[in-house]
Amino acid sequence: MIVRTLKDCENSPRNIDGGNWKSVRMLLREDNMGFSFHITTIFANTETPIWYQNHLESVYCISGEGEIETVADGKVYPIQPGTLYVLDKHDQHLLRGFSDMQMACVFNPPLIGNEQHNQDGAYELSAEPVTG
Ligand code: 9YT
Repeated sequence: MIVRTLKDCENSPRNIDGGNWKSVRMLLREDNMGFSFHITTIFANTETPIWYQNHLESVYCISGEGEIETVADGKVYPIQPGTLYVLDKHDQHLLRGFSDMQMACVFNPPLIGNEQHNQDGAYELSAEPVTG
């Protein structure tokens, strides 16, 4: 059994600074669950282009307000506490935070540890593992 706290993970290499966001990756590939689980904060007044070509992601909004726009069709979906969005088609999107948004994120395949968005807004499959 694995038990961790957000606070413990924040004070470890699992705490990643992404510029427009920070992410505490509480479960990683090395934990052998088949997915990774992150508590991500999207910062207020930011727009982040994202296109996870190598991963599927589900994102649940715990707090804050924002919106997501799918690039293919220009549709805009509001995000508020209780909203779940699921990138089941590797959807290219723009993520906007109107206030700081705390999000619970699940990735399949699991992230390894220190991934940062590349210029397409994707994560490569060749990141370096982190421990702790
Ligand atoms: C919602 C989203 O994908 N934000 C970017 C960071 C990502 N959740 C991560 O790396 O944890």
